[in-house]
Amino acid sequence: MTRLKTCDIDTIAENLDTYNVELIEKTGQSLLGVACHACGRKLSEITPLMEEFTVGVVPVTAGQGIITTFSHTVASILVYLGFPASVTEAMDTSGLAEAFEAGVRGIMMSDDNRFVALNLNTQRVIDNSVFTGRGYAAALDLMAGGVKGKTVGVVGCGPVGSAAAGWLMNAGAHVVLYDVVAPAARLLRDLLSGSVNSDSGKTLSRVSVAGDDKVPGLDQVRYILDATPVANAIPDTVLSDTTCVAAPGVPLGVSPTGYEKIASRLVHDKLEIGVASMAVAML
Ligand code: 2YC
Repeated sequence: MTRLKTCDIDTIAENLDTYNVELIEKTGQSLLGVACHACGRKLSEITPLMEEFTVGVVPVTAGQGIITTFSHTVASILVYLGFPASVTEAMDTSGLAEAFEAGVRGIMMSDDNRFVALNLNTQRVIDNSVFTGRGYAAALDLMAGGVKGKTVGVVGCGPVGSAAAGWLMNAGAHVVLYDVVAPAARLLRDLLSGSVNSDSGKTLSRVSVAGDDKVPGLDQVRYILDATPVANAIPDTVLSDTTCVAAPGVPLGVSPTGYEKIASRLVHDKLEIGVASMAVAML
């Protein structure tokens, strides 16, 4: 999991409107709309729920410690979406206690290993990796005008890529898994294939692994989700003038020249879609 740096996130809060417009242009949906799509919720249904759902964002000093602007940025995204959210005055245990005493409905906090949202009523733990993967899968689905029946490449079979692949498979896509560690892709394929409803006793597997026979190379795939922490994971050579890329991976897996080529069909951010998807998932 890539640890964010302050310089990655310290302009997010002031640019949320601009980013929202960019998402509408690319996906047809706002940041909240993408998050609802990721969670299978309707905007009209969640809007009244959001207004009542107070969230405490608790800074955590564990491990490598505070990332300056992290908690403020998370709270800003939540407020932008319509949640009553704020950062606790205190940190760690004291911050958690402060949030409980303030009667919040949800808490968001992160150490170096997990960034989670906690619904205090349902006791659900909502993981950033899972909901970032689903949020970007939803964004790709929207950019593609629906992935059902289409081939989608998922590069990187870690927690984010796995969640994205699961969402895309459930949306009816033919998912091709790519990972530098081939067994990781095979393991995920087996996990996902097992979950497809079997038909006449034979598992319908719409998930395949790059390199297996009759599986297209990435240059043959029009819709790509990059869930790797690698700067050049998506080489320029695979980008055509119709390629769409959803890239939760940090750093961005598309090069500056590649970015030039597909800018209007590339969705990438450092926190927004993940936080928005987590927030809707709390409701
Ligand atoms: O400021 C704080 O409360 C810090 N404890 C926050 C640490 C976040 C560490 N995680 C990351 O940088 C990111 C997550 C946002 C998702 C993956 N890595």
